Amino acid sequence: MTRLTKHLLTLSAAAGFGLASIGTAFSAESLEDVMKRRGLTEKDILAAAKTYTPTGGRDEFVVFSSGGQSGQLIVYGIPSMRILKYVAVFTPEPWQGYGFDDESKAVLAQGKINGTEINYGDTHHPAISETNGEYDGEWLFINDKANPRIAVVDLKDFETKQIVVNPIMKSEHGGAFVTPNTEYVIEATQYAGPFSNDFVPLSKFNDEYRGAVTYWKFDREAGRIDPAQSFSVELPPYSQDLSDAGKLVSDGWSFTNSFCTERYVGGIERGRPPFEAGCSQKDTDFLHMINWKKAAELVAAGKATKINDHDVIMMDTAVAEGILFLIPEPKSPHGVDVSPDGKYIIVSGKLDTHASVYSFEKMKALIDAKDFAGTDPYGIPILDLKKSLHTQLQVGLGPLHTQYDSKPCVVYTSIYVDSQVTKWDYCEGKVLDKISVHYNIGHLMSMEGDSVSPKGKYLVSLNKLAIDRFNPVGPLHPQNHQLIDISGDKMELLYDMPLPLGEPHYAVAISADKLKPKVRYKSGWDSRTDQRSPHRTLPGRERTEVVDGVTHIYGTLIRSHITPEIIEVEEGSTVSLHFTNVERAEDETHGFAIRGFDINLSAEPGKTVSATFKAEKPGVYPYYCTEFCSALHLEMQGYLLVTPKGYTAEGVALQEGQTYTEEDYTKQVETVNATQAVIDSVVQYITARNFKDFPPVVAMVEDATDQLNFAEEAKTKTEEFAAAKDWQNATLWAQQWFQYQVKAADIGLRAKTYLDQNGAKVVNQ
Ligand code: RUQ
Ligand code: CUA
Repeated sequence: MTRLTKHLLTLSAAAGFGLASIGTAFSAESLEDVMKRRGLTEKDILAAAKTYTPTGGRDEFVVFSSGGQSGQLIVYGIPSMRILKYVAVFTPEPWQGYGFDDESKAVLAQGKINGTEINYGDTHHPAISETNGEYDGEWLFINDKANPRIAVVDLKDFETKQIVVNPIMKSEHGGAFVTPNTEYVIEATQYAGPFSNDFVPLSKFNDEYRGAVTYWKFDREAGRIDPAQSFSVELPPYSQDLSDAGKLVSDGWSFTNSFCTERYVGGIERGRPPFEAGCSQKDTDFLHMINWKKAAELVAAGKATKINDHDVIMMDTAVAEGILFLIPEPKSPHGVDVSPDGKYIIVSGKLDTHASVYSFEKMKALIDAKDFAGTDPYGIPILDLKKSLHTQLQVGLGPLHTQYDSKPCVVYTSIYVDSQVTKWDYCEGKVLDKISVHYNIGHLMSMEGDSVSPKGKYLVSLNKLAIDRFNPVGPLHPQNHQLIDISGDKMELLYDMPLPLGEPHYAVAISADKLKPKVRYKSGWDSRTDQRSPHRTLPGRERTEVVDGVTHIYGTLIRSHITPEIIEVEEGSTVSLHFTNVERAEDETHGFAIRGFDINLSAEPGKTVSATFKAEKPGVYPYYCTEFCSALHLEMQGYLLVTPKGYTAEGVALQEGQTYTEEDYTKQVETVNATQAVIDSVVQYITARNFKDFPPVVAMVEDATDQLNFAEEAKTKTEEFAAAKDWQNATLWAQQWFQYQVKAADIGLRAKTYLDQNGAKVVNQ
């Protein structure tokens, strides 16, 4: 018996066939013993019970957190806080093949700045697409603060599909925020700069440096941002900061705050007081209020100016047309958050202890009555602070961001300096509760908190420092996301999650049932363009074609072989590999790694991936599948042979390591027959049950049937060679036949386990 057959028989025994399984020795410790041994309180146990998710369990919410400078997106579940995925966005990530296959390289290349490849991004604020102000779970947008860019991630496969570079900004921060029907994705400047790409001296700061808000048009049909339909509104060189879109009553407007409206330019090395000092002299900065619906009409009416081939509504037009206003806001504000009903806008100043609640109704009335307190140096009308306010409340030292609860009037504000979250009532203007967090909270996030109907329940505190919370891992600490239960009157801290990717700023959480990601791609799919790949290959159609001097290898990947297994090219050839994963099974991803070419591919079921490179140096380059996909995964291998110029093969026949006899052949056939018996019993078990009621099992049965069909083909070849008494090839093909059986049996046993665990019923015996 081969090791594999033994393993298979053990598996079938464990699954309930043949041998009875041996009972597990349970630990004798009681809950009390464990609590004592680990020093846990009853409160700890309650927190554990609220977050612990048993095997196979699902989370109620899925979080998309910015991965900060890692340029990635972090996906985790609530309440378990288990990390589910890192999505590569602005940064190459080899496991996903991102930045290593031709298809994703093309996405990253969209993000070049002045022709320079940018291989990181400072991601800050993710936003989920909305329909009528509700998260719809279809798309996600995230910004790169450092190289003003926005990326589009498809939540059908959690892949980055597009990167757009802001045509006029030199820095940004206030993105990505979406309008209530995802008409636009908002991006606002941070540090002012000239719109042109030319050098402009700082002495011209007031006149030629500018801020802006860009409204990127999202084309839902295409699933892409349409730069040609996007536009910007020119703003003064104030450091614009975060933004938010109005909703319901305030739909059509967007709000962007700012700091350093002093327009101070530092230069310590030139003997000037630093930015820090000059940017915090005034008591107030400005909240910008822009009517984006009207702005879009102005662009359509041809009132925009083309700058770098992009439509910009200049400030004088914006003022003349009444789409741009300023409202003072307390010193160096940071967060601006519109209430679910769109009636209020809460702003907090980093250097002020107050949160300010603005009334949209009051602001709108002032605008309609043309009741302005004055204009700024650029002629933009300013609304009176007092007349615009609903209320102001002392919430703590260094308030930053505010999130809304499902309970009316209840909000949570992050208090950076105090390391606290303050729960307060913004209608009545009173503090309800405070909780300490660890440490120095930046953003905070409630479930679906940016939508028109927040779900409450949980709050996550995204802390800037972790300090002493975890086992030390060197001077660079992990990030600390803390889960807080907000369902009761008092906030309860439930969980500390160390995040080893930094530095996350904002995160968004969506009800898990709104996400409908696919299990596999349509066969031969280019996941980055969302079209069938021109390089897709069907099994049996693998081939080599030389077009315009490029050697194209059209190959396939399936358990457990890469076709072709031997590629031979002459030194200096340009090679373009195209691999299609022809699996239909769930979670049967194959990878492709090869020595020396910086190529590492990931092909999920159905996907076609390509890699183009120059085979410069003659030599032997082994390649293999990097995903442990099957028992003979290590055998999923091949050789790229780069022959020296003018090389001609001599002694063409391969040397076989082993010679097989009729006896070997008979033994192999016996193994095959024993395996078939296991398969038959599993098939009988499954078909006796209502397996068709379980879609994952139906998919597994489909896959197992595929494998058995391949087994049938191998069987035919085996018998042909046996009839010709070619025991060498007959034995090898019988071995291949067995390999397909193993795969089918493996899937069958998985299907059986699934049926057992999900209460399948016997329907026919
Ligand atoms: S920002 S906290 Cu983009 Cu608040 Cu970082
Ligand atoms: Cu495919 Cu390992």
